[in-house]
Amino acid sequence: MRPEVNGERLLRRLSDFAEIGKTKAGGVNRQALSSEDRAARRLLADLVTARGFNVFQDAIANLFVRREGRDATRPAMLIGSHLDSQPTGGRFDGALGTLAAFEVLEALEDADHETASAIEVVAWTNEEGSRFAPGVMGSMAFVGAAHPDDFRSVVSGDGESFGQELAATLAALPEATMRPLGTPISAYLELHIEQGPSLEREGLAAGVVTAVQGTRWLAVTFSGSAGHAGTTSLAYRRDPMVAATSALNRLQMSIMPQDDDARLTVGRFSTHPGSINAIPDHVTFTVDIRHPDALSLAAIEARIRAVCEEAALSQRCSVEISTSFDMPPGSFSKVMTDRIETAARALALPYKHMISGAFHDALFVSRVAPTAMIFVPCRDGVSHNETEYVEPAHAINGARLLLAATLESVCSLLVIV
Ligand code: HGY
Ligand code: MN
Ligand code: MN
Repeated sequence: MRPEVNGERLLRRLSDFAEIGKTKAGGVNRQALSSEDRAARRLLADLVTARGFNVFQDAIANLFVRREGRDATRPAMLIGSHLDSQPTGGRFDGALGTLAAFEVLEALEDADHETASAIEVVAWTNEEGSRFAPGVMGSMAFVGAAHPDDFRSVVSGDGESFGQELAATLAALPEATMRPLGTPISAYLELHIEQGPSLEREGLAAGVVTAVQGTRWLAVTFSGSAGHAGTTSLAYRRDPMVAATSALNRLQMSIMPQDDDARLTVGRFSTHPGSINAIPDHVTFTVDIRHPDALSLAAIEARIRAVCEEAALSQRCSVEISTSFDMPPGSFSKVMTDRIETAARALALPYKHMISGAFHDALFVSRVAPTAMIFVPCRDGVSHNETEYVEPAHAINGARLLLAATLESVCSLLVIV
């Protein structure tokens, strides 16, 4: 019998996981390697074990769920996403792709359908990067673009160390078999919400994601002299706040208005000592920049550096800028996007090709195996917001498309290989 997605079961899973880290506004706060993240991993491990699947972890706590196939010597096909969320995240960002991938395994199991090779579900560690920067640490380590040791000393805003939280997370699933980083895979597919408005606006059911734009994260610190708010006249001030706000104003009035494809976001802003009646001595903010073109991304960073230097000089301050994340733009495999298209046509799901505005683990995974992504619409394109919402039909169609494209890939990749 042909494997079919059980939509009710998927929706139930999504609402069960949405209870973990649930916020008052109906979103989730399940930040990487937090107790909430560990609770979600525990629930997934219990559910998959109950279905007879095996659970693995690697040194950066990427979580793998394996359903055996006919030929155990062949690399498994990998599908999945992430379970960690933004601090005020939505119920579907990452969770949809991870739970739909689990639903694929369950649909195969229900139909007693043997696949030519094993299929594995992955929940990548720390996709978001909001608690511990940078993001996509799990997939970076999986493809050898970084090592867990590179991140152990990273400290979160709540004062926790990545190394300690990683150890606690690994220890929380003692039944998971440890496996080396970078276990070979035959291909990777990730289902994710679009996190943008175009699919909904165009009335489409799916996006065949062909590429992901580039991302860079900068930390900018202006330094001046602390001083008394009441007694220090303008001539005696070296105020980093004036430098920072004038730099930001110039950048926000130029970067995005001059280039439709450019994105510039200041998500964090802090001052030291942060006293109402003291001129600050340090002002620090983060900048998240994005662009589909690598040269344009580099040009935006260069402009940020130049404008900040000028602003610092104008206030007799200094400025330091560090880069904590650099994910170049990249494209996915046409073999895999063709498989998704074939599956979408077979399911009569209207789709279009698109580039992802958000970064994803799939971009790093595409360095080691044929990879592509499937997007489904989310309401008003809203994400990284507690009101994030996906129509049940879109979630179910996304899982159906993931199942069909996975079966397309497992069979055909075996033919090619
Ligand atoms: O920020 C991103 O692009 C991803 O959603 N974490
Ligand atoms: Mn995501
Ligand atoms: Mn996200």
